[in-house]
Amino acid sequence: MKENEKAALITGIGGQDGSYLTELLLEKNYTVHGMVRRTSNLLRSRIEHLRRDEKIYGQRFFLHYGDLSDGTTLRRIFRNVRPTELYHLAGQSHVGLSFEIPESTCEEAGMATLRLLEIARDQPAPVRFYHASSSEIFGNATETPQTEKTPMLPTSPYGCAKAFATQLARVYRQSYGLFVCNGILYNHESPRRGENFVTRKIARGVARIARGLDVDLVLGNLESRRDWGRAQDYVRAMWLMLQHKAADDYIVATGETHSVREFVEAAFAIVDLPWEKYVKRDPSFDRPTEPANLVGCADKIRRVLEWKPTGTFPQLVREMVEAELAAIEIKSGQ
Ligand code: G4F
Repeated sequence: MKENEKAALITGIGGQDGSYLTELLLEKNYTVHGMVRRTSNLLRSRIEHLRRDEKIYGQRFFLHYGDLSDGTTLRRIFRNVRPTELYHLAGQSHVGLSFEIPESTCEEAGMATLRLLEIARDQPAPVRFYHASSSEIFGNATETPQTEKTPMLPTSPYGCAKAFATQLARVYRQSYGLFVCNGILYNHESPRRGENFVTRKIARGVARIARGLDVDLVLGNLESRRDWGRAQDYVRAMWLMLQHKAADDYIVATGETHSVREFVEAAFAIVDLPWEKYVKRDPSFDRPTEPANLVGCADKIRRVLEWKPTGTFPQLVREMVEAELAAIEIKSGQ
């Protein structure tokens, strides 16, 4: 198949990963279809620049109303779009929140994936299916770093739902020969990260304090450690998985961990302010349980797909803080 005949369908297109993936696929000459939920606010900030581009929107980029719980509409979208590649990224993805809304989290992260696997299985022409799995499936991991073979031991409702969906994807691959890949992604960040995830919350808070718009930054557990990479690199990994001759599962990670405290220190250093003066601790942001030691071994994807992460931890922190400072400047100039 020629590259320009490729049609991708993306669930969760309005999120951080969906927006970077859309840009990547458009660059590669795909036709990109995104599924969006109906909301009262028509503005979808991360993809608005593409929606306003008349050369792209309605030509090679389309949005369709749909909902992960609505199987009839999902099937109709498939029939109209006839995707050659499906990137399933949608669903409630905040781990802390999954303790408060476990049923809807499991419905979206678990059952909806099963629904899509069933639809993909029924398609007349083969569809390559990317499932956004997560390091949260490992939870209290039995080994460090984790590999594709590490047993799943999730510690949150979100992790349980992702473990269910990850294993189902494997079952559909083995049982029906479906081309489905689990991307087991560790935390990946960017200026487009949602504001309630810790890196964006810190970057935004630091910029607002530096410009006199806030007086403090209230956080949960500063000692938590994560393997943080760049979202732009991680969407490239998703695409690479679906271009390979065989479907498989891959860990996508940097192999390096840092604490929330280290992120805070690096972010405040950029604006030359003492973090201890501004950071307040609020245990209400703590989770009932935290994964033990999540750090990924990405040897397999490095070897098989020749993927590697770019940039360093300090560069990531700087990119995020500078983006927030620039956003404040643009707003104040309006
Ligand atoms: O930024 P976080 O909310 O990300 P978390 O829980 O690691 O999950 C993210 O990465 C997973 C792996 O890729 C994804 F599966 C998942 O969908 C999501 O994208 O929290 C990171 C750490 C946690 O240990 C949390 O307890 O930061 C700690 N933290 C400390 N203070 C905070 C805060 N987290 C948030 N969200 N807000 C705080 O104020």
